Amino acid sequence: ARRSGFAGRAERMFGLMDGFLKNDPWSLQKDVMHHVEYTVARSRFSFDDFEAYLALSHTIRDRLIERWHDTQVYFKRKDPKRLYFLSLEFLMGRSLSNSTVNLGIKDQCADALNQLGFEFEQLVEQEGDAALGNGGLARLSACQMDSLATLDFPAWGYGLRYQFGLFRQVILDGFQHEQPDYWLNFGNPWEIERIHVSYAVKFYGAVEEELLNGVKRKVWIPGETVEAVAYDNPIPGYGTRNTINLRLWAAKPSGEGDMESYNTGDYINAVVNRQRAETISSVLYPDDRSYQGKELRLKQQYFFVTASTQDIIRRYKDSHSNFDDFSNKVALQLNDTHPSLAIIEVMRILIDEENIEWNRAWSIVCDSFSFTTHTVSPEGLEKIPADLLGSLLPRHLEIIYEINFLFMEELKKKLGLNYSQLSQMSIVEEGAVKNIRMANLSIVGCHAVNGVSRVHLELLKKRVFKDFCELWPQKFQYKTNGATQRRWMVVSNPNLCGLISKWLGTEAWIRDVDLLIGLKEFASNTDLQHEWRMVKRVNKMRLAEYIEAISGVKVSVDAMFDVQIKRIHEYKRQLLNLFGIIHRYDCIKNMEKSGKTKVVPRVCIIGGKAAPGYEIAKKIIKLCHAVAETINNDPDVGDLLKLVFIPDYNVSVAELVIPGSDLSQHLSTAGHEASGTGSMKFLMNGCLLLATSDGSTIEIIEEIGNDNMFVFGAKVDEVPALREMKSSLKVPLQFARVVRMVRDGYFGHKDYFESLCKTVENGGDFYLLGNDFMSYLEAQAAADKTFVDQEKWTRMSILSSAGSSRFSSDRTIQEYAEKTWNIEPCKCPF
Ligand code: B1H
Repeated sequence: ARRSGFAGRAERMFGLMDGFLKNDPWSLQKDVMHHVEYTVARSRFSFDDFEAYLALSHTIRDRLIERWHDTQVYFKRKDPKRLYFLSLEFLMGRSLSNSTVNLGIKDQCADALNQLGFEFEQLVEQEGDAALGNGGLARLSACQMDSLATLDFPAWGYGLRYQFGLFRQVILDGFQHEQPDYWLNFGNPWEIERIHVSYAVKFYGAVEEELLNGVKRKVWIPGETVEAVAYDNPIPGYGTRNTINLRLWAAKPSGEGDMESYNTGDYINAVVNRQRAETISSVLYPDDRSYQGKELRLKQQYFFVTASTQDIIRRYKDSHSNFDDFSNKVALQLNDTHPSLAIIEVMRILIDEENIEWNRAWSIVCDSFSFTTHTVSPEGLEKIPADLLGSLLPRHLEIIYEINFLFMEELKKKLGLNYSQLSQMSIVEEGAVKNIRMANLSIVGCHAVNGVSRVHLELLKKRVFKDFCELWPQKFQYKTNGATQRRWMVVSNPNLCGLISKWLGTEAWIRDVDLLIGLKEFASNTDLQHEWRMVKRVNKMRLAEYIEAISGVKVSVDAMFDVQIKRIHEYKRQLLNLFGIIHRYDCIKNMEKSGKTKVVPRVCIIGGKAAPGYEIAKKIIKLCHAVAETINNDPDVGDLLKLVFIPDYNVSVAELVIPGSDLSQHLSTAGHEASGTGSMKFLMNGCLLLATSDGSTIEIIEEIGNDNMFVFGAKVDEVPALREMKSSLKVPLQFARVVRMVRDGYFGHKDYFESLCKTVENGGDFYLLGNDFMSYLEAQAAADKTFVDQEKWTRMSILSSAGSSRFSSDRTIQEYAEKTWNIEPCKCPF
């Protein structure tokens, strides 16, 4: 009946609104009890925290579904240009707290539960993380979905519903071990299974020519079929009724095709074989940036791409009789090259199935697709062996060759016969093994290519995509990344948010983040400063409790909490941090008693996962544990220095750690971090940054000023020359000394750490740790000095939050919407 409400009149709409689920504590409580009994199927008189969490989640889910329906029906009626965001990774983390915040019913939920004898905060802890991604790229997708919903854009996210998300990191004796992430084992109340929304996905087989009405055409006769089934995850906007959809695909065996069997064994084998279809969406690849030329990965990519494009084209055809309007109604955004087969898939559908002529199809494709790259180095670019692609997707390989042939012809006209340039720009890499360069394909097939920070675009222009930038300068742009203040401030740091709203006199900054700058005028106000420090202290206490619970290490909240949390990578230089800690330890050990009273106590916190095959990264984790073991048990050091490794770093750990840190470290060798988004989350929460000028940090420095953070190290432009000279550069004594301590076995495991030491010795040191070491120590000393001056520190902290608005994903999304996607808000009017 609600649907027909759209036929018209306002009174009817209002009448219908009475039908919406109510959000007062009493109604919420009633619904929770209903779900305890009928969904969770537990007695009203006996259910535990987990069951209460499930019942509350279903209560929220009902409200999400209601809004989701209204939004989708409204979009359908208005038929605006829609954005389709294609990503193989989404790091959503937990949903309960975020949903109640965005729906504006967190307090009501807490009240409702209180009366039932439950603590909201405790139920929140029952939820596991949805970790369908690796790191920055995947969390960026999640933040952008929040902004798309909040800003009322008619957008859909598409991804894969991995049965196993990113591995769980377990530390045994200081070594990382990986365990599968069984995140679905306890059910997932946040998804809606759509058994009727499914598409056939075909692989292998051959291409044949067919005569249709006297015209020759190519037909792909596939060899294997599986089914893609949709799981919808509603994404609520904040302060709006709009709730958009993240549609994730799961692989299921197909019912198609005969299954002739002559005995029981045949039959059993045939069924079991079909069940293998499910492996396609079973596990997330855990390497960020090293591409895997593996068949399963390619299958995942195509599976995801074809299901999504079939769904998108089906939706388009629901309200359009031809493809004339396609690029006016559909924007397809590729999150890195991982979904770039979509370019070929849409092309194939248009020419083979819709019988559209090549040139017209190609311009429809180019006008619809845009692409964002997250990579800085040519080695990081994805390549797929042509043989592999040709066996799995024979027709697609043909289309790629045809696109490349036409592109090469066009290039020859423009550039003449410069073979070296032509071969650089070709989509096909010739060599011992022929490869398809997915980045070149994406650049050729998209109307816009975006970098993720200003310096990233400069590097693309100078190095990675130099030739393409010269060929199509207007195609290349950048949109500096951002993070959503809903999750990273409102959900994870409610006390700070309360304080900010009190001083700004409004909560409007949660939607209009530019208002945060209003804090600037109070930065030196002693009352605000006092309250600001109180909030930080409470957050630090919470973090200290967690640290003690997981590691047994007792830490003092008076110490400076100094944090580096991110994936473990040589270029991110966790090793530089460890060398700095060893240096600090060494200084304390060699100090007179009187000197020790001047030391600023520190709790150093490191967290992050290493890709399973990344040996050096795993050694860094072990070194961290070995150093921690020595320091934390040394009575000469006591509370002056502690080191803790937080295991199994993920979104919800970040939500706990970030609000409780004083200082955060972002140490990438300049020119290696395309953007970096962790720094933005710390900035919003008033944590001071100690960082190199790299990626988006360069823009943070411009925004809040050099004097409000601790910047050190070589600049992007200086790095290449330093690398050239490094074998002749003198390594600082202090650096040589700490490396020698590790090498000589001061922290044990002498042989095991040898190869780690080698990475920075004898002119090796590709990431320039030796070169930046003294500058790093100076920045650390400056941080110590400032920390003693709590007024100054707090002012810098307030100015960090006040200056963070540019790093909201709301701003990023607004820029994409205007400059790349050409989409407009479509706000559900209820
Ligand atoms: C980033 C990746 C990435 N860059 C390949 N590249 C992957 C590459 O599964 N894979 O094959 C997964 C991830 N991720 C990060 O993106 C950058 O390193 C960060 O600097 C950036 O902030 C982030 C978001 O743009």
